[in-house]
Amino acid sequence: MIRFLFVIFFLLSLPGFSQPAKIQKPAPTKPQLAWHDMEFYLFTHFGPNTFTDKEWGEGTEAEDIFNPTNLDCRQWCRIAKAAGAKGIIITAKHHDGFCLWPSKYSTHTVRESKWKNGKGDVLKELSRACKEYGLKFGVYISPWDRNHPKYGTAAYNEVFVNMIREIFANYGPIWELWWDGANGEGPNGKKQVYDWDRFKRTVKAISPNTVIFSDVGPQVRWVGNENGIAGQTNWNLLDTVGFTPGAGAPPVDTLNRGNIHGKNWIPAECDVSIRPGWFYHKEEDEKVKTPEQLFHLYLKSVGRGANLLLNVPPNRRGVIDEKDSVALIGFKNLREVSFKNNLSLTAKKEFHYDGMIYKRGEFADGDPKTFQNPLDYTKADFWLKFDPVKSINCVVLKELIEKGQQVKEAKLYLLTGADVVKEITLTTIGHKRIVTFPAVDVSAVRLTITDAKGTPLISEMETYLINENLIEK
Ligand code: FUL
Repeated sequence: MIRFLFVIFFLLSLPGFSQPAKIQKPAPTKPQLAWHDMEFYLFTHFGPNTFTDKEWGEGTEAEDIFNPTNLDCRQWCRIAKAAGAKGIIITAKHHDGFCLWPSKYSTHTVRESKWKNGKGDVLKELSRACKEYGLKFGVYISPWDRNHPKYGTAAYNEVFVNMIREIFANYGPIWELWWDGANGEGPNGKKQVYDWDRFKRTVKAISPNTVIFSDVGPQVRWVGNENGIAGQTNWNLLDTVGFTPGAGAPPVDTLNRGNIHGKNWIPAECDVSIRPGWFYHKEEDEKVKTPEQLFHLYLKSVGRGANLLLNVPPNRRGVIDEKDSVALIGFKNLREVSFKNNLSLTAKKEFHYDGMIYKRGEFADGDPKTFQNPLDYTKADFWLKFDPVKSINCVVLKELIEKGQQVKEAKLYLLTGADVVKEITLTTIGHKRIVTFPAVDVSAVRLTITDAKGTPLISEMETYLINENLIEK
């Protein structure tokens, strides 16, 4: 019995076995945690601008302008699915105020157009198609409305709330709701005092699991640019007191990197278009980003712990153009080929702690749910050993963020024999951190956490050899 108790005591005293981690909050909510796992999804800008070749409509366009000849939301979903995207967010209403659903609260909608004799409803078609294809459905509803007669008066806030209610009631569940902060931009634009608190309360009451995007969340923040690039240092934390979406937002570099001591969990989403514009313009057909360019964006967004919201605008027929779909599939193939062979799985894993070597491999077992708790990180090292040597140019690190984000700085040492041939310093890890470098023949890779807020829980340390042309320059 005594011997049995001794064994139990010994096991419990092993690092990472039972000691509670001292983790600093805030932590993500369940819907936010699920959001992180979405990683990559599509944005769809579609509406009168598709037919007028504008980016910002005036709100005075005749409804008949909107007339896709062959709208096929199932085609969008088929392509999204084949590209490995997990959902679609559509411009239900852009700044021109035109509603892609027959809203009771506007007279500038699909109902007033000739399209399907006024019986068409893009939100209905897309929400159904998303369900059919197992994609999450999200909605961008622009608060700025250049058409609505009540815009610029307090009564407009009521209109906006009613539209939100209508969308949730008829097309839900809505996974992500997207608000930008535009407000009467340009000369002579009417300004609106948005009742953001009311808008947020409305959504929370009817759909508490929906994540709301705006410059400042409350669940997801803008990354501070429209190029799809998150900060190399990227905290999922943000202070929002005194800030609003739009002109009242924090500086863009704060949005890009987050606040290290931020009070709220508000991770960054990188919105970027596959073409120069957000809406489809024929003259941009030759300017669709290549699979390689999309892969680089992936490294700079998902690879820096953010999510990638890639805009793929349907054309005037109402389908995704072949050039875009070819690029998307190429992008998917590059991700698949690059991250197919995780060399860590066959490496020898060692956890070094306070002079001892433990044969523990939770930090590199291919399962992001299992992790290593290094207790006092200043005494800990994570080792992968390769025999024979392996050529690698990419390391993917993951931190268990369920309870919070901890790593401030880490070092990767690439060794050949006893020699450190390369030392890489990185800052935050978060949901995922992809590091690339010119290929090195390694016999070992060592990860050391050099600074952290609380106990960093490392859940994956993957190693790959990807195509040399794809590494981040
Ligand atoms: C911005 C808008 O002004 C652009 O037209 C586009 O919709 C972009 C995604 O958000 O705020």
